[in-house]
Amino acid sequence: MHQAVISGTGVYTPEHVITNAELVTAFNAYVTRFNSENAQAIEAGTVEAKAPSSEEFILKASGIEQRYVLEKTGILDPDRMYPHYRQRSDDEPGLMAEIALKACETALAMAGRTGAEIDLVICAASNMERPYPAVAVEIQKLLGAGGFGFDMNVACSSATFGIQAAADMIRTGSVRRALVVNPEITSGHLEWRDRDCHFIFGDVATATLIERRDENSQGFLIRSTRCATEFSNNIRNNNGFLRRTRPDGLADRRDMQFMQEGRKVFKEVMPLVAQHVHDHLDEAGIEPSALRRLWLHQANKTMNDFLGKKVLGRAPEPGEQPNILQDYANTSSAGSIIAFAKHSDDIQPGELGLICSFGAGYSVGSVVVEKL
Ligand code: CO8
Repeated sequence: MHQAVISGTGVYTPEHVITNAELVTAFNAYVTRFNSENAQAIEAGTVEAKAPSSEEFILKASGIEQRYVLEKTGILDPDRMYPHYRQRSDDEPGLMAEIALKACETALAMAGRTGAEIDLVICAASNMERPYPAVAVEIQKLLGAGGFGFDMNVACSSATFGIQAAADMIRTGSVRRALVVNPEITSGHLEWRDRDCHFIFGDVATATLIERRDENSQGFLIRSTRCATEFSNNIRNNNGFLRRTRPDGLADRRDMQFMQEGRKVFKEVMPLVAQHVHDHLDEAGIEPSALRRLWLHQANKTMNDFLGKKVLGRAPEPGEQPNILQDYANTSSAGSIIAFAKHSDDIQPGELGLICSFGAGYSVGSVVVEKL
């Protein structure tokens, strides 16, 4: 059996920022127009009036201050409320492959590797730009990589599940070097017209390069991984390839975008994750006190404060559990990887840390790493 190491990480951050103030201004303009255009129906009780959003609520409920997006004019246009992307020809790279490539290039440079040395690409994300050919195979071609690639979707846990899949293949010898890449274009499937969730997500791409330890001993050893799923409808999106076959399938339906019961998710996922991490650490023979840092899924600050306390048995010290959600918002599977990529330089050889994701499915993934 080989050992697997994370020898490089990459984060591609889009150039456009939407602050909470900008977001709320656009949303409230949409609400004012909607309520005025539907005044009679609202008066008659057949349409529900929409309530405005507020910056104070967003910051207090989530800890999010801004988000990066690939395109902002469409999102902030009260007549549209979703991004504009140009139509690409089949001979051009797709948008997911394009941003994935940028994150992969950073991860490769960090490890001193080239794309040609990669023999597995896993594109692990919450949504795929098309069903086939796999986005991962397109990224493999753009990288000039060999071997094979495939797409996987475990929503917010896609990155950690991808890391486990790649690490297992490296351990058993079926691949030598893998890129697990998470291009998350959440702006495409967020319902920007719903005040309960319009502030939650942002766009980004992250990449994690995993190699055999005997070929590259820099970075972090993957000590152990653990993945779990448990079915829930509390985070759901009903869009899919059977859409046009359904009676009102092509209508502008709310359930064709991201939907969640945020409170239920909060209550149900927290104990699930806390138990999962404790079981993982027990199984790996690691005391929580041995963890130097937690790189958690970035959905909500209160959730992370709660989890940090549950895992460590005390409130985390500053820097023990870094958040990036204030800048990036929830970037689905990429969140814990951004935190890891941006806050791991100071970890000393022999020190341990935990990457942990959780979200739709429900799904929970955890990766214990040791600095080499
Ligand atoms: N402005 C002002 N008031 C608001 C707003 C707003 N924008 N939104 C809601 N309110 C009001 C509500 O109407 C409610 O009013 P009332 O008390 O009168 O009914 C009040 O504020 C409180 O609302 P909530 O109970 O909903 O507020 P919470 O404190 O629960 O906060 C959160 C809402 C932030 C959504 C919180 O519940 C949360 O973070 N939950 C966990 C969510 C989570 O982690 N989900 C994981 C999703 S990510 C994932 O799995 C990936 C999916 C795939 C990616 C999809 C990409 C698009």
